[in-house]
Amino acid sequence: MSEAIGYELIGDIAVLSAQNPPVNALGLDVRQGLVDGMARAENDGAKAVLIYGEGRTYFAGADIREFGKPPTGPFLPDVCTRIEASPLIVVSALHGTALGGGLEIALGSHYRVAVPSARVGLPEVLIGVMPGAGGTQRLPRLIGVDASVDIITSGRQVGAKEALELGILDRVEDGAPRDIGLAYARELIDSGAPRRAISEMAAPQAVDFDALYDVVLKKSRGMIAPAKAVRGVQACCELPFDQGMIRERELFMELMASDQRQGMIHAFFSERAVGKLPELKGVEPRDLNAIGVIGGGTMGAGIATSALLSGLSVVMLEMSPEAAEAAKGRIEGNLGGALKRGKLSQAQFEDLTTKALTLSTDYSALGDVDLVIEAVFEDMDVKKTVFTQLDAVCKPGAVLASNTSYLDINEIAASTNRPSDVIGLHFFSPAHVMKLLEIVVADKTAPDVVATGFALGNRMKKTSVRAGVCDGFIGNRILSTYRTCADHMILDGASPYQIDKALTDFGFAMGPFAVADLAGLDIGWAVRKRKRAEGLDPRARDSSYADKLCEDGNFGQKTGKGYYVYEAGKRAGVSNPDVMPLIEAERAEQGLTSREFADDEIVRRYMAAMVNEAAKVVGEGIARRPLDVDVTLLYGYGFPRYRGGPLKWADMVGLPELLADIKKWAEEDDYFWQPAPLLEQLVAEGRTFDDLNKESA
Ligand code: T1G
Repeated sequence: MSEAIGYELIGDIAVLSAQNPPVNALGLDVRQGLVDGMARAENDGAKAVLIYGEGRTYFAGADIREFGKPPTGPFLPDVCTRIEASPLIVVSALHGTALGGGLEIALGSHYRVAVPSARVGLPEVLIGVMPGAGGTQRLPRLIGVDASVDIITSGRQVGAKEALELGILDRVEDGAPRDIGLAYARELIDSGAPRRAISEMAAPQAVDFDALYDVVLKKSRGMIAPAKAVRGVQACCELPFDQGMIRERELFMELMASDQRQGMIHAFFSERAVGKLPELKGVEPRDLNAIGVIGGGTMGAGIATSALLSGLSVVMLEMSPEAAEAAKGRIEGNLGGALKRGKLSQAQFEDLTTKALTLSTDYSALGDVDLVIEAVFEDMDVKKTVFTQLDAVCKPGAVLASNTSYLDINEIAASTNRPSDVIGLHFFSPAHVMKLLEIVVADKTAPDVVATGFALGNRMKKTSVRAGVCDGFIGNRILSTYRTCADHMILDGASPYQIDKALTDFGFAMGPFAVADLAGLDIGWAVRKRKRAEGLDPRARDSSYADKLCEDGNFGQKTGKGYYVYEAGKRAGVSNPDVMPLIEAERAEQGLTSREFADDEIVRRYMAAMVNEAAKVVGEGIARRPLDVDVTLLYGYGFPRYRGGPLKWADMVGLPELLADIKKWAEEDDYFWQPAPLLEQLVAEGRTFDDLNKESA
């Protein structure tokens, strides 16, 4: 028998224990072990079989690392059917997260008991597939179509209490899974309980599956797996069990072959890899119990809120008592959201805003904190003044961090006598909501300071990405390039509204012009003014129509007008009729001839600009690996998860084709379209960005 499944005979109960850490994934050895274990139990004359997981969880699903590799039997659907077909009573005892194939094994069992903290689910759609081992055939028989479709198409995890109410579980008991499982099996044997095969239960009443398919497809915003899974549940209602299993497998294999599956599994493993940096191996972070935040504006208040919610105490420093009270008001507003959603009790709210949060206007109040995050006005002189003060008051070993979104961290660090304690912690607005955190490592930043940045990110449940120092770090630097590409297409004939539509159809949560309205057009205006003041390369194409929009006080959502016009309380706007005349005037002024742009060309240019700049960011080492860029764009810039990120998308589209496009467009503008050396190198060597990810693993 394989090592992955332990076997014991306790009286007349055979016990199969999963021993495949960290999450008892149902890899080949586990599957073989289960099949062998069932046969052995039957040969040993057992009356019942108990299946449970050692370690932190029951089976958390199929082994995703096997996806895309040549499949090897026994296959999971057959393992579930083998368990169900046994003449013995089979009990599964669940703890941790019984997900995907794990729940399918439990549904193949005849009885299910769980500990109160257990969670169950079929989250396959979150990695671009669907249940493929009977989940769409057994779950609806057990709990009906509506509840099954909800669980399968949302991929959500269901708590033990709800799972019991739904009928997924038969029992919820306190105790170790092994013990509650043995007790339940004992009771079932002694009470003469029958085998209970879900596949032998009646199929549930069918519904209008075409209508349901359309509803789910629309709700899935470009993802195809949830709607396909509805067809699986339809087969459960319309076909005999065995044929339903075959239909489920067909649908499952279609999704396995899809780009979306590749994209979403790349995202799954990449978001887990970004925190694993070779240079941090064995590096202990510094203590982290109390932090200081300087500047209580939107960003500072969001950062303080995230820190308070992660159990840290916060000293909020502002220039005046009024400003400090205003900062507290913003924090209370942010926490109020968690209170309303029941994520926080009134008592916890009180504790956080009175005991854990301290307001001050005196730098000396930061004397004992472990880490300080500065979130003041984006001006280098202001930053240096703040860091000089911090250098004077903070205790030795305190980490000094800046939330700047583009300024030079090396220059800020040089304004102190402890540059090795200085780091960039670039949060995204709203900081208590957005998961992305760019950890910007300056030339002299000490490894344990970097480790402390990642520890803070984990504590705040952020997805933290290491970035080097350059203008805009990883995300904003790449944004500035693909945004410039969009501006060029505007000058050449496209409209902001066509561009936004083409990119939301491609899968982005919002198009670049709607995003600009959300962030505030005054930010882009300030950046254009700064870059012009620093001196633009004469070959760079510039446009000023957006400046005119700002000069008239139109900053987007916050002023009710920008590229779009927003009715009060409405997030989506209608196109602003003043914009196109400004653009046409600009074209005339620059003597430009407009032309038609197909949506496909808009997407290819926009994505090529993004990929090309991303390749420069990786090539220069600003991002350690291509997956760091993918995770940054996924978590901070609304990149569609089912495409995996810009560099995963590029690999799937084909780097040679992308490079050819860039070289073609360089004939019309060789200043903007300068192919990234890394992209040219990968194409020349016939390699991909994923090869780089693998080499750096
Ligand atoms: N396969 C392989 N590795 C897995 C894995 C899996 N299913 N789940 C987790 N890991 C690894 C993960 O990469 C990490 O590795 C470590 O375990 C800890 O995970 C036919 C086809 C279970 C809730 O989609 O949602 O069944 O980084 O850091 O935050 O129908 O992992 O340490 O090297 O995430 O405590 C369906 C996916 C599969 C569940 C734990 N199952 N996993 O979260 O730890 S498809 C899933 C999770 C399927 C059948 C189909 C979470 C978790 P490393 P972690 P965590």
